[in-house]
Amino acid sequence: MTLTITPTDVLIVVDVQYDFLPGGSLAVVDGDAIIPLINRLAQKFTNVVLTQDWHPADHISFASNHPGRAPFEVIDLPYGQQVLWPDHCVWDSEGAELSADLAIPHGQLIIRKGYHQSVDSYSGFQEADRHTRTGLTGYLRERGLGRLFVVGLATDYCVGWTALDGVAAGFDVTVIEDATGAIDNAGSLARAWADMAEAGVKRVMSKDILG
Ligand code: VGL
Ligand code: ZN
Repeated sequence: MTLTITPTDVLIVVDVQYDFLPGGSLAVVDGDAIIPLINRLAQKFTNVVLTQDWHPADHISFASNHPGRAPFEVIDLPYGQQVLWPDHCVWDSEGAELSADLAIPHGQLIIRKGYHQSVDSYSGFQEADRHTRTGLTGYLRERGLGRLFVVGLATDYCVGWTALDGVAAGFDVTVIEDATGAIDNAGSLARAWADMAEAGVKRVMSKDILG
């Protein structure tokens, strides 16, 4: 059964940036393998929105900014638990650039996120304080856009949180599983799929759309 994509559906392409691709500082294994698939999927959509992880060098999510801490340790911050990451997607660095292999000239909006020094932002909708909005809900609503299809990196962080917040904002949300790639530290991938299933995020494969 092939899903029919309509003119109000939106493809959200999450964080396909060099630091999350092989050779990058927070690389997803085989992360580049999903790019041709994302390009093919994008051809089916009138509306494509991209997100871009975009941190200042002194960002609170970087282990390097917490003396004595190492990447992948978890610390408590005022807004909750925070995984500490290797430095990544520092604004204006090469690692922060969207992959030049993306072929989505019709992409309509790039949402940058994580640019406040003291708050991380996995989700394209709101920051990790669960309060500060990016504006994406307003953009989609104002344009009358509807079902959301989410692809990109990483399944267990920015894809998952974007999908969950999309549902929380009242949208019908589907993750296209084989067009995502995971970091998968400490069981994060299984947890993300469980959270998404519980929230009502749908899960399909690209063949369900491409035929
Ligand atoms: C991401 C960890 C830190 C992601 C971003 O794009 O999934 N993960 N920053
Ligand atoms: Zn980040």
